Amino acid sequence: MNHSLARPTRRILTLSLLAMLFSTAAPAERPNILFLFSDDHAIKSISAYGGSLAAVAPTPNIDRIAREGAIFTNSFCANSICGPSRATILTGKHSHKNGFMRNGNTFDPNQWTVAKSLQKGGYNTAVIGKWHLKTNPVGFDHWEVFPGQGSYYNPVFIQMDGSKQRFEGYATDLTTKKAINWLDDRDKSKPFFLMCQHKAPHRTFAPAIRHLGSFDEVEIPEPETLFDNYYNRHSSLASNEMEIDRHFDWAYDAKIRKDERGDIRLPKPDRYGTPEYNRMTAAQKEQWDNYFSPHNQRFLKDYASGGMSDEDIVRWKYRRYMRNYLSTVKAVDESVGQMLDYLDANGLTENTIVIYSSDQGFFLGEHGWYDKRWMFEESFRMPFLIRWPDRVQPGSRPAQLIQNIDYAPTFLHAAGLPTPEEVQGKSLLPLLETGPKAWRQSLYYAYYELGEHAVPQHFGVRTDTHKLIYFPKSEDWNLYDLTEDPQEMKSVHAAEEYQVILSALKTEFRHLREKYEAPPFDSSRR
Ligand code: SGN
Ligand code: CA
Repeated sequence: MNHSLARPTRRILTLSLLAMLFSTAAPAERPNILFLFSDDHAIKSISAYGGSLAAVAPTPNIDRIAREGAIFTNSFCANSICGPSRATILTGKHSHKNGFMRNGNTFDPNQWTVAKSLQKGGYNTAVIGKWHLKTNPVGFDHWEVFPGQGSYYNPVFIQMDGSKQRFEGYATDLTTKKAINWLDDRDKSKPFFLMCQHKAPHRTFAPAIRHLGSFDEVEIPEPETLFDNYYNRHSSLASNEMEIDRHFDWAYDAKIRKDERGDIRLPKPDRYGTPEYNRMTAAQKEQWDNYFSPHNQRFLKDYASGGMSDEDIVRWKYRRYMRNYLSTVKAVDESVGQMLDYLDANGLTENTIVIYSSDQGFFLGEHGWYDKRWMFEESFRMPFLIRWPDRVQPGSRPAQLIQNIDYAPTFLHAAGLPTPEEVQGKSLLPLLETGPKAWRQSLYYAYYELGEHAVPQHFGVRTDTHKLIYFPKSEDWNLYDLTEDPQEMKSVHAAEEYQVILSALKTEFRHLREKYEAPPFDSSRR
């Protein structure tokens, strides 16, 4: 959208552009769009992004997209939680505009979505895998999605007739297979838009059986902030319920079942059972136990001997967490490889836009945490890689501040379809062309969820160099200098030398809230 043009002029331009497109471009010439998406995939565990895990846990297939296309190095979400991120992607709007502000809301299927526009505009559309928006998908010629969060082992998929069918196998593999089957069977007279959306690497970080033990031989580096004391920042950091130390569940997350422990009693937390294990077939359970049992017995023995310090226990849990998380990523990376191979084998590579992204980031032990929700870098960042052989210079690394509100307008722009006025994001395609371009200098963030993991509502603005966070309940501000303090260990909101920037960012925050028409804060909520 060109904001310097007056509305009527814009409308005339859009209409004439549309007329040109429909008179000249045959639908088949428009690019296919393959949207490969995962759940909770932190950029640190994608080797193309570099970082401390790149050497120990490479993702060669996701990296191929970066090598043959572009990797956005400053890509962020609007609200770091699952359903809201997905709703934002479909609508190109911040959560307060699409109505899906927290998990547990119900997506209004009557509103405009990019899938509806693509379908109406001549695309064959499908979504397979995780959906998590409560109402059934609309705007898709074909869909087959998990109920709610979905399961890793032998998962259920909701069918288009509303029935639920359970399939034997691993969720990531089944999602891939179903996506490939749909590509085989699709209406080949039309371009396609396929959203292939994995459950992995979401909690409970359950790997494919073939990947158990994949990272046992490597030394997984620990984040410098694993033992964060939460000083010098908002008091709510210390009351989060997402610490590896105090909240990572022994059976559910660390995978030491109660029936494996004999007389040994583990400290809290030990609230949940092992629902994923319970879903397995006897043969799958046997392979699982063959792998985990000896490791678990060794740990239990060390623990019972009294020789492990509190820090040793956190370190053990961190390694257990990372080995499983990275193993689930391994299957996602294999899936990406299979999808890219499919395009190659079917002559589709040249005319297909491939995107890899994930609904938000995740803490991989930074600040001692797992989970997401925060506007801090690890969970705020989303991976965004895009390949379009015709249009994207291989190996590009755009550094502009992009957000998931931008995906819908990007798809529409690529498809030659108009973007409705109400969409808040902007097409990313100009960023993939050479030469100077005007782009936003700041991002707006809003987190509304209450309850699980005890992260308070917070809102903020991020520029290239600073981040301002507002906590409406306590009316507190935090300010982070991202150049001086990239790990966000100290809020400088009270420091004298930061008062000028603090006030400039408060103005920018107000400006963004006006621009995006954000509702007033509800400070009665946590
Ligand atoms: C589940 C998880 C949480 C996670 C939320 C949100 N608990 O509720 O740990 O934060 O999902 O994740 S679990 O017991 O079900 O694993 S999201 O990706 O769907 O937003
Ligand atoms: Ca998620």
